[in-house]
Amino acid sequence: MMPSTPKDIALLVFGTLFCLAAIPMDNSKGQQIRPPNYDESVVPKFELPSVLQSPIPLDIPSIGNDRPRIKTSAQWPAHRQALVAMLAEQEYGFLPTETVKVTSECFDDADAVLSGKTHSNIRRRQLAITLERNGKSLRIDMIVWSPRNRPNAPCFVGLNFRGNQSTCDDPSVRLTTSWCDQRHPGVENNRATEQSRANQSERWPIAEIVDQGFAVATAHYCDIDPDFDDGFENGIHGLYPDFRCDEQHPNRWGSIAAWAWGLSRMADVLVQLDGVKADALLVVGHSRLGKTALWAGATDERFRIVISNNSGCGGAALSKRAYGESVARINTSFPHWFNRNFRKYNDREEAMPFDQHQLIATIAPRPVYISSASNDRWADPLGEMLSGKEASAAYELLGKEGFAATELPAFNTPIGSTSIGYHLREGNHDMLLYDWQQFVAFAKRNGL
Ligand code: GTR
Repeated sequence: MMPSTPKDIALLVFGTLFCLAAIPMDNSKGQQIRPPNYDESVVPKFELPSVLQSPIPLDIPSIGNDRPRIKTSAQWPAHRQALVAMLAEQEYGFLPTETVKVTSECFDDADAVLSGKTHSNIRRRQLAITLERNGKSLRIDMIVWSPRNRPNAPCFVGLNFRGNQSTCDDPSVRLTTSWCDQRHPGVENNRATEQSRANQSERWPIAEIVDQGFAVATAHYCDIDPDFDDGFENGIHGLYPDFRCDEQHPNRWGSIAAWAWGLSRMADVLVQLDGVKADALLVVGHSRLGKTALWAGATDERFRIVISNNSGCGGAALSKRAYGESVARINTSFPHWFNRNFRKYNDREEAMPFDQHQLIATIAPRPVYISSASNDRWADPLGEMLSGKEASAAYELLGKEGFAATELPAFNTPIGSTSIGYHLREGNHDMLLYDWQQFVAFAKRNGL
């Protein structure tokens, strides 16, 4: 069947790009990268450091596995900080400690219009958040939908891929003026056009979420840092020319860390916003933005619940399983996502003295939810789930229930505890109503 609608054509183009990711490729040095493995029987044997074991010291990367374990919950806060610092050093990059001035202005406050219908029970606000440092500034457009009948609503906070206008058909939503990926429908000369409205609305079932008593806040991730490799000149990195990740500073922030930091700036505004319950922010994200949600949860404890959807390599998936996307592939396709130190592990996952279960553990004792999709082998659903299981020891030390499963559950059957939840949705790499329904249910089980 020939693709006929713009959506079919877009699916075909992305499907092709996705398949291309599976053929052998070279890294920047012309060395061939290992082809992706999809055979469970050749997943190498690997050992993971316990999440209670003190992480590799930052300055002695060659140290072995013989590191002391913490034994009491009183030791957890310092241990957690050490895990975050280790992951910053090895993978995501440190955030600048010098802050920016954050101001916001609400330029729109009205009833939401969704699927062509005005919802008098849903309040829509659009805020321009301005970040300023040393005479330079950056604008993030945040849109917030909140239930009028719940004045103090818990709030999902997540970034979107294509601009706020892509999340719904509401003509009042400001078109993003930030860089957009040319391959997406409704983009001309890297700018969004009117045709881009609602083209990812299936990822943002706003009315259904708000009907359950939750607010939703989102912003375009490219407002924070355009998603291409420009040597960290643009976006928020442009406000910190003195804190750039480069050859001399291989442990500074890459783009995932920048996006996560941007979520924290959104939180700065949300904790002050009427209608939003300041201590009930749930950070959520899909794919690269699921990796981002996890790092935001690790670096900012104001996020009370952390949700990663189909986050894969560099997100929830264990790298050492060597299944689906590998460290070498992600670092080659997206050299700006992580810091430079992470490249040391290109096709050397067995040499990694850490893994993604330690990232999940940094969220403890706060609840974490991991979701996968059955056709999303690139993201390694089992590896995503197992890092939740491996993080359990931290939750148990803190008196919370962990996660026991070692095999994937049946499709569309959420499992786990109120602390660590998981589901495997039947279908493709995406974040859909079914996923959101499970996030809401998990939040409610946690009293929100
Ligand atoms: C893919 C990448 C994945 C995932 C995905 C996305 O190309 O390999 O790690 O992040 O992009 O964000 O859509």
